[in-house]
Amino acid sequence: MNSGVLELRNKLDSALQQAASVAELENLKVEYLGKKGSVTALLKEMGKLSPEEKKSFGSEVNALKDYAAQAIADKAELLQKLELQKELDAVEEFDISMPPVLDRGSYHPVTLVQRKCEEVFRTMGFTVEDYSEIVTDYECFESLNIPKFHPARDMQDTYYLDNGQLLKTQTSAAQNAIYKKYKDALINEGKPIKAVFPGRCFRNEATDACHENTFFQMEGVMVGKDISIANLIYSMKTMLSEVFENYGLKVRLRPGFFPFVEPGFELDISCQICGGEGCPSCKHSGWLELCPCGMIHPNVLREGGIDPDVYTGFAFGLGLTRLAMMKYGVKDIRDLNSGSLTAMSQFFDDK
Ligand code: FA5
Repeated sequence: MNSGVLELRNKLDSALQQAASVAELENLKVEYLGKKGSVTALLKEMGKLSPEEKKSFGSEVNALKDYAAQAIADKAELLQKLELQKELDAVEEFDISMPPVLDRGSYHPVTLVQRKCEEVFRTMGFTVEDYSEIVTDYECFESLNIPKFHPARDMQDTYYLDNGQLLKTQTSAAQNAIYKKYKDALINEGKPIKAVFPGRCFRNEATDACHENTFFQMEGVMVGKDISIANLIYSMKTMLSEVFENYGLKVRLRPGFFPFVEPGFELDISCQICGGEGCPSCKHSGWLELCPCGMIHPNVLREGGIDPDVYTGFAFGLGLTRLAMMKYGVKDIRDLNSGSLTAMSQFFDDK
């Protein structure tokens, strides 16, 4: 055998013996068989040899090439087996007689509260409507008496799509469509409009213990002849008492401004986390702003095809996520969107 071929083969054998990982073998492959590798370099010696020597040298180099490829592959297989065995040895022994641990899930607290509210409103004759999360500027603002450049828009910055649509900031965005859907039955058959529409809302704002950029609301409207603030207060009190199973629950109404209601109110409930003493969840006021509401503005009814001189109505926008916080004692609203099983597992049915 040519001395150069023999020397390279011996060098490869000892390198293979020392190689301890698949990664090292990859390097060896490049070092010996790569385009600039040692075996390829040997071929450059050919020019110095006689025609007879060239023939035997060429076949010896080819044989070395095959040998190197096979030897590297064999060693790689061996190392892979050893690495797998090492991993298996590290796995703790598995006891098949152990009872299974079944991690059962549950509905999210917001879903539970939403379903409870839907159930209560259904018993009061309301229909439950679904509405999209992506809406137009008209649906979210203009149809609600909030023209372009109205300062009320500043409080509800949101995420805009390239096509001009936006992620809805409030479930009120469905009001106009609901009025148009049911106005004929109201006008022709005298059927009052009674609907709730829960949905996810989005606002481009900083988060804290009681604000998220993604949260749930439930809108409700009732429109008919002689609908008054008394109907509004009765509906809200009935719903909240049922949700909290607390018929002595304290609520308060404060004047509130929303361009789509007149008069408008803020309905607060006493903080169910601190019992009204004051805590971070209620910004130390003892009250949590839960449900703005009011009598639907004539412009909004008119835009929905309903004559405000004949019909009146109330609307409310319940903060469902905040309601879930109150009901389940969640101190930080961000836990509800965290996807953390540790935070949420306390609400699982079997806990
Ligand atoms: C509105 O969104 C009005 N559309 C409500 C309304 C409907 C008024 C019909 C009158 C008639 P507001 O921005 O205050 O109003 O939000 C309503 C409720 O949603 C709040 O009381 C609060 O409970 C909840 N909410 C608002 N912003 C957030 C937020 N960033 N994170 C969590 N909950 C929020």
